[in-house]
Amino acid sequence: MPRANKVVLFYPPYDGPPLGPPLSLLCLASPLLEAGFEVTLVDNLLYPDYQEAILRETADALCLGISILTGPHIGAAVRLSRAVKKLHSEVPIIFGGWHSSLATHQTLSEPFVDAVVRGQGELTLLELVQRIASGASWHGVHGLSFKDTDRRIVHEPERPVADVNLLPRPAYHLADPEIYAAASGVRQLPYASSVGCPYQCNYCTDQVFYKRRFNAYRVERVVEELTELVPRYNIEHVPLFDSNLLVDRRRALAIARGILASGVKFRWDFQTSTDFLSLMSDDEVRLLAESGVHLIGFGTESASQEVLTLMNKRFQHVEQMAETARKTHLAGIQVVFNLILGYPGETDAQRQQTFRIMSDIARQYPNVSFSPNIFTPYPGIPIWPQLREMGVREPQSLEEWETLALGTNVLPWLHGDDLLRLRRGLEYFLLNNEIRKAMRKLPWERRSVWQLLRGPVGWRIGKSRYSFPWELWLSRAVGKIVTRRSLLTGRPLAERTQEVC
Ligand code: B12
Ligand code: SF4
Repeated sequence: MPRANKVVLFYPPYDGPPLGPPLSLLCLASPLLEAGFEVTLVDNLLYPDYQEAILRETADALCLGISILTGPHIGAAVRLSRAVKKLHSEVPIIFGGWHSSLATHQTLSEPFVDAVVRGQGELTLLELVQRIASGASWHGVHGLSFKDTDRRIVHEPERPVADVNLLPRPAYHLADPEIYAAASGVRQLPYASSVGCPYQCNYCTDQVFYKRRFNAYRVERVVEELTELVPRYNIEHVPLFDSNLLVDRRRALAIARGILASGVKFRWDFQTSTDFLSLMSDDEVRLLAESGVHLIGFGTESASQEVLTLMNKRFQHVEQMAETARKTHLAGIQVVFNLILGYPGETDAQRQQTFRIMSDIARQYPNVSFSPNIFTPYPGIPIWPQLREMGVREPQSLEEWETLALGTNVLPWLHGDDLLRLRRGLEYFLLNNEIRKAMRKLPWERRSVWQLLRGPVGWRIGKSRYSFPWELWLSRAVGKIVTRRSLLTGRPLAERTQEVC
């Protein structure tokens, strides 16, 4: 028999280093707890045998909520939902998060999904859980798609995005920080001081989710929460999950001043766009660094202005990227530049231009690292009509989206020799950057391999010549690994470019 007030929330395992507890679920849990519901949070770190834990916990639950992003999350979510339905068919399964919000009908078409909460989830989930608890109809819950008693799919109207200041603090106490610290080696507290970004890049779904509205906590709230949570959980590092923190530069600087004034010390990092950072003065960027900012991730994507235009990133210019690198270098902040290669319409010459210009920026400013990806079309991105015309096959079921891990996708305009050339160019580009870093870091007696490779690799990038890649063979043979870095953490993502692209 369901205990009348328990909700189980599940965050499936994902690829890559753990970033701390799943912030989405901590946010969803707070309004439920305030309304008197009990919440059990499950992920693979809190419960290594998470499947067994879910089956046990759902036995007396009102419902099970599952968060999914496109990609590897989906497999675990599907397997678990099937198992729960077999054992506890009466427990409603509710999907939420980016993937199910962007591919709602398809997700809900699966027999094991009873409802999808679209977009920002706090208020919609609370209303739904209240209805489940009281046995009321699900009709009329804005932001909800669900199957009615005849298993027909119903899409209720959209729920306007709520002002984040009206939402309670994420329920950090539900996730034991020791467990995440042990898994990641760092005491981290994920935090989102805002949601939404005003831009409309053609490959990004932020605009679909948050309607281009920068929706931010007040400065006082951010400073108060961070400076209270950090000492309470003995936190070293706060990754900010905001889409584009510097949309409001004055606010970001006020947060930095507030942190400094509090005397509470921790490292923090965030993502933003180079147009905003480059507008800040050197002193303002230094202020960010003094308050603890040690890394910033930028969606630079390409150094070709034509490709940036194709991406609808007219707001961003190559000079701003260099200026951003200069200012952050001066302030002692590490930066990761994301790159998207193989974007529809990008020519080989434009790609080579990106490798050359980015290599040049990194040569001048050693604080720059890169996170290059081959273009991956996620659900709901604005250019799907164009992609379909170009022959991209859209996954036809929830499970098919699982295999859309970065780079394993097949792009009709990028295969055979073109793909090989892209991969080689990319590997040389990363190797070139690794060599530069090693030459700066290592004592002279340990630089020999790098010294040998430096000239030829630099020449290849300059001339875009990648045949007979003996430098790559040599660097692999001696175990000099080419790494790609996380935009969120700056830490290496994978050992070999081929495995991630
Ligand atoms: C942090 C982050 C991650 C972390 C999350 C870990 C953690 N500990 O929280 C990790 C490392 C897992 C991650 C990985 C990836 N990510 Co990511 N990530 C983000 C980021 C920066 C913040 C997410 C976040 O926590 N936001 C704050 C919380 C409060 O918001 P939220 O997660 O959206 O949750 C709300 C709603 O979605 C909803 N909701 C969420 N789950 C549920 C569940 C239920 C039951 C309900 C009812 C509602 C609900 O309610 C929540 C509260 O309002 C976003 C960008 C952004 N600004 O949001 C990208 C983003 C979500 N990621 C994205 C992508 C592309 C990826 C990767 C595919 C990229 C990659 N390099 O491989 C991988 C996929 C991982 C996988 N499938 O294995 C895309 C989403 C694309 C998509 N279609 O899913 C985003 C939007 C970035 C972008 N602009 O393109 N990511
Ligand atoms: S600037 Fe970043 S978050 Fe904003 S729309 Fe472009 S890719 Fe998305």
